[in-house]
Amino acid sequence: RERVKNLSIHRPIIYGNVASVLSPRQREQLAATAPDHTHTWTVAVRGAASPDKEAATSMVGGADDISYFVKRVSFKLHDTYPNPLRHVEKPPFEVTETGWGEFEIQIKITFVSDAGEKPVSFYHHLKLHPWAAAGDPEIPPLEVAVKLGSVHSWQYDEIVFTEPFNTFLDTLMKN
Ligand code: SLL
Repeated sequence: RERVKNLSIHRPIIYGNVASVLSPRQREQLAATAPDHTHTWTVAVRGAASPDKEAATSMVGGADDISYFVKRVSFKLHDTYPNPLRHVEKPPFEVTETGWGEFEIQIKITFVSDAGEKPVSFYHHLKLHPWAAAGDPEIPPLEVAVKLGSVHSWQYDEIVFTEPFNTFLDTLMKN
């Protein structure tokens, strides 16, 4: 195999998290094991390509499916979590947990072996608390946060394959 010169291929992704305050029922279920947990959250990496009209909207095989070039996404959680390094080998590439605090999550994307590329790593700041307006407290009381609904924090990015191998280029172009 050889690299295709003077060519780079871009694949759009989004990464980030959604979080919400635990319901009274959820808090009750966690009372014995994690009484201090206040939030549930999901951190994820997803494809950001817009499906065309005819394409299926499903996570697998749709335009937003990234599993044809992503072998694994690893999420490194805060050390307060059991087994903080979480490997996800198939879509949806996400981890759902409960907790009480914000922290930096290290995200590592490992590409399919065909790609012949090193993994890429980056950080996402897990966001639990609502985006505060000027004058608002940085962390509102839970009763206030509940009313504000889910908190989202997402970044758009692109994976760039510079001079990809010819065999891998076929894979990229078929998807
Ligand atoms: C802080 N630097 O002090 C951060 C640390 C840690 C968050 C936040 C639960 C862990 C568990 C959890 O939310 N850890 O009980 O499994 O704000």
